[in-house]
Amino acid sequence: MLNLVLFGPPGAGKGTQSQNLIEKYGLIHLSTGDLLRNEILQGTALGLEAKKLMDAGMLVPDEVVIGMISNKLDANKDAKGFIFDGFPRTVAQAEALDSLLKSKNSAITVMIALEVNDDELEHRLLLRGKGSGRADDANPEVIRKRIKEYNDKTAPVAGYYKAQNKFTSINGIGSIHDIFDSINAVIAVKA
Ligand code: B4P
Repeated sequence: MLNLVLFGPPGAGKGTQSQNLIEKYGLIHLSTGDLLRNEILQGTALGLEAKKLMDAGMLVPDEVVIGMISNKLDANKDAKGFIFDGFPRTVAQAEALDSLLKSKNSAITVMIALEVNDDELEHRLLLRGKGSGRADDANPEVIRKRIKEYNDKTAPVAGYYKAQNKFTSINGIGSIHDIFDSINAVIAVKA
């Protein structure tokens, strides 16, 4: 199986690049952000709870997202592989993902981190916020809170994969096409 973790701060382009990767490699896309937004749309209890945290730029609890990913892995037993987009976001989530995959005789192939500076992130997210209706993209203070959550809780996840020799980082600034080429070059070496 080809199991990719797309990593990077909010607005780094994880969701954007996932769309290209799904087509090229026929992988199942698992975005915890999309799964949570779907729960909000359906008006579930989980969605209502998650919305408060997401609108404030905070992470939702580990057990919530781990449970969602576990269900999706079970529902896609014959998949050629997965793109994990926006997950894992904490070391506890990374550990849980490793054991879920191990129980299915699988493992993460590689983590690919998109490097983008804070000014560019803020610019991209505010731009998306003008059209997306996403409350977490509309407010500069919330965007800065999301970047802080990333630096405090998510950045250490890179070390977790470095220790397994599975971490690669690429420049996430430039055209979407050129960044996609860089990702493909990593996959060609690691897969
Ligand atoms: P996510 O939905 O994961 O969203 P994201 O970090 O904002 O975005 P992404 O990096 O995918 O950006 P995109 O490609 O869209 O998370 C939202 C919230 O959900 C979190 O804050 C948290 O509350 C919660 N959550 C999700 N997963 C969780 C977890 N595992 N644990 C706990 N909580 C969790 O790109 C952004 C913009 O940039 C787009 O407008 C795009 O068009 C543009 N763009 C992309 N590439 C570009 C390029 N090369 N040049 C210029 N613009 C570009």
